[in-house]
Amino acid sequence: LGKFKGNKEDWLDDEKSVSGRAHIRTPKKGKPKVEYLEAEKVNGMVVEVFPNQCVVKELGTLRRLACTYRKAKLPTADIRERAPVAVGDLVHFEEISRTDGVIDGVSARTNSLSRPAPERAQRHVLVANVKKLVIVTSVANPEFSPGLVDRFIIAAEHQGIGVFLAINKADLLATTSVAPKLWENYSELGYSVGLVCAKTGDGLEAIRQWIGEDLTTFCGHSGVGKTSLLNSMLGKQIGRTGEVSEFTGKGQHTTTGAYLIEGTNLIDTPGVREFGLFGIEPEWVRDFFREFKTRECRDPECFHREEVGCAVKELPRYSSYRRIVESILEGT
Ligand SMILES: Nc1nc2c(ncn2[C@@H]2O[C@H](COP(=O)(O)OP(=O)(O)OP(=O)(O)O)[C@@H](O)[C@H]2O)c(=O)[nH]1
Ligand SMILES: [Mg+2]
Ligand SMILES: [Zn+2]
Repeated sequence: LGKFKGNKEDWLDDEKSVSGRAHIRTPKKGKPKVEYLEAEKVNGMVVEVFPNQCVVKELGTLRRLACTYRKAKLPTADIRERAPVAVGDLVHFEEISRTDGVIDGVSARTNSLSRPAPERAQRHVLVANVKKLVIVTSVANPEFSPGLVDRFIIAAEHQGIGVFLAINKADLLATTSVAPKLWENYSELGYSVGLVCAKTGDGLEAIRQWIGEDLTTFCGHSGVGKTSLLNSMLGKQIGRTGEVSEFTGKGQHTTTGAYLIEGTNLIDTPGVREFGLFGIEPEWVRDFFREFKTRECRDPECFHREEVGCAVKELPRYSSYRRIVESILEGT
């Protein structure tokens, strides 16, 4: 791989940045609109993103190149993003050497998993163009978090991404008393749920089967065992923490972004503390709580908040629903 020229500045720092709530880009005067790349011109996929540069895997080979961007040739997203590309983006790169290139075209995304960006960028695209998402949680340590699970389910279903709920650290059930087992509700609702154990390998075959050949990302809280599961599934250490980065040579490379594991269709992501929903209107949220449809509220248009005669309030996921709706309404 080529010499990596990443630095600590954000790609967007050379532009006047806007802080605050959703900023929709207004096209600059006189700037011609750049089209998305046509499918037949794609020659690579972004597999990791750093400030100012990314790593692209050539399609049909295993070659990886460190690439910069020819920004004038890249379509301007309508919403400000952290970087010009995300892991999973299909691109055209112009080769500079065997190990270096410049991206001069990006395909329109079929989907993305995005959240509001904490910094000056407005949207953080975790990954693009994935078929499937494995939401990783754990039996305990850290404890199962319905809020995060429901948000990931909503974001994925809204984008047409299939979801598997992996409940890791099953071995802890023998030593820790966990009640109620909140994940059981999800299998009752018809979601694909697997109790798994990275330590023993239990349940991993079910995930493997479910994934097949599709581009799949693993997401969840920090410490639930995403990397451990992937290591165990692949039978090798792909873990990155503490490794010296071959790209930056800068000592510790704690994963700050998603990356495609070499030779696989699997994307590991760093743990998120929280996952806010991006581009989801409060009125849409109820549609993702499939069990609500089995109940009849007095008002058929019920928003399931303070209405009299609301019939979903007894359901197990109701409090999660309320928290999600209220947080969207409050803009947090
Ligand atoms: N008991 C038990 N511990 C596990 C299991 N899987 C992972 N762990 C432990 O959980 C901790 C976190 O594992 P990681 O794989 O680094 O978790 P992660 O989700 O990748 O964390 P981030 O990269 O920070 O998001 C480690 O100490 C693992 O040894 C398991 O099946 N059982
Ligand atoms: Mg990890
Ligand atoms: Zn209701």
